[in-house]
Amino acid sequence: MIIWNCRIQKHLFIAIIVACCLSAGADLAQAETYYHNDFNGQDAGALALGSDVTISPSGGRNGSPALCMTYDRPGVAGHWASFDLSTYKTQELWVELDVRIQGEPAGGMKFVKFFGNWNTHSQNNMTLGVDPWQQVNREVSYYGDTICVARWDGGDACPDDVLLPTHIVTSAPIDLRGNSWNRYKAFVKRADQGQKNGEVKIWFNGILRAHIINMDSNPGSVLNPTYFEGMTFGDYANERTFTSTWYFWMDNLTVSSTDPDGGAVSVPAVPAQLTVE
Ligand SMILES: [Ca+2]
Repeated sequence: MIIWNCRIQKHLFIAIIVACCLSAGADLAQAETYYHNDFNGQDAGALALGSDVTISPSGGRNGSPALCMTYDRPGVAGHWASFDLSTYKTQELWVELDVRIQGEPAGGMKFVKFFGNWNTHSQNNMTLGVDPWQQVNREVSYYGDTICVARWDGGDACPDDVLLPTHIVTSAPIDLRGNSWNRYKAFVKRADQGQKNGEVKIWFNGILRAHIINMDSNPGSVLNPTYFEGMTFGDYANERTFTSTWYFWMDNLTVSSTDPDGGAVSVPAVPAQLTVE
């Protein structure tokens, strides 16, 4: 018969503490920040910059230094920043950044794009683009390169033989225009090969605007990478809809294996244009 006493309580307490520490240690070991930069040191670090990208000494959040891309011509041109992900061997990422669009955007852009392979455009990329016709951020394109799209408003466009995803949270398109700073956060999990378990979550200024699950985003029929080799920001603007010069600003960029806010971002009261199923 066990006599419950202070000694047992003490041992139990120690055991719980040890278990908690081990658990926390495991979480810490798994959490990794791949890139973090406020650009205030005017150094892009591991981010490679195209010829149309500068680190401006002002113009960022609170007047601080920030990254500025000049869109004075369509195509890939030099308005891109790229980050090599190949060493991390992952296809599940968080990205968070401040964004500002100065001027009237034309031609759209790829905004945040994850590449299955640096050298081709067909190996199950995931793109959170700004639409070249409507100039708003409204969808994730996936399956090969952009064969399928899943929109924040719940709409889908996919070939008939591709299972459509499930939309948990839907909302209106996200409008980055207006020359004001906004906070954009995304969680992208490409599906395991041949599975339909991909997931995307998008927050805009702290509000969860889209949550999509059951995505067929890594079809086995496509020559298949097991991880994203890299990601780009900005990048391609459509030649048919480009008209005049505009600027894409980025500040306080984080790319990580876990939520950079530590899961602290709450979901405020549901706005009128947003529905939760
Ligand atoms: Ca800054």
